[in-house]
Amino acid sequence: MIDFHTWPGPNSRKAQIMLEEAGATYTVHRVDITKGEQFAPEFLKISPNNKIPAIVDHTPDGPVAVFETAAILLYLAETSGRLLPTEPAARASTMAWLIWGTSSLGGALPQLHHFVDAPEKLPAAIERYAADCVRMFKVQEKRLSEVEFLAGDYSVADIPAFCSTAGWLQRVKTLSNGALGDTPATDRWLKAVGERPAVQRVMSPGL
Ligand SMILES: N[C@@H](CCC(=O)N[C@@H](CS)C(=O)NCC(=O)O)C(=O)O
Repeated sequence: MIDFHTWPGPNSRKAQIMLEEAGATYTVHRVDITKGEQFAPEFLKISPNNKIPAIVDHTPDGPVAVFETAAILLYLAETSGRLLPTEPAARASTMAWLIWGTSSLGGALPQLHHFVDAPEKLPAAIERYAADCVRMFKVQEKRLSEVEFLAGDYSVADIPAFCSTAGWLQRVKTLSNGALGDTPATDRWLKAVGERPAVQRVMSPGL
């Protein structure tokens, strides 16, 4: 049994998709980050960086607490034996695209979101993050025009980038004033990942 500490948002969706893909039995615990519950001492024992998502896996050897989306995804992939190849080259590629999705793409998009929606507009910040996000969506488009999924076969690496792309691609296209044009390979991949039952269970409205 796994305790899943969450609040609605893209990072939680990434972790929950992997919980579903892993076939895990889990209980949802809402941490209301709008009320500061992420700073509660009990939650900080699980997630010392005061962020959701986090999980606690109650194993026969005792509880295992994991924070950071990338670490949660890798932990679930390893313990379930799903979506993480064991052959070194394929495993390295999977981890590289997983970390790219959580830290590079997944790090820049919230910054762009923050500066675009901030009451005080800072053009230099918006331009910097918009250019970086356009660049990364082009990197992703090129990769997906060469392979079916980010690491070849569908894997844990697709989950973070899928959540970020599903939420942000159209907005970045609009912000880019044409610099990010059509993305047929990305659109094909979004459809393929989005049709997976585990993904649909998490992405359906109301969750
Ligand atoms: N690097 C973290 C980022 C997680 C994150 O930004 N979580 C946000 C919600 S999407 C949060 O908990 N914010 C609360 C806060 O910053 O106090 C990860 O990948 O898990």
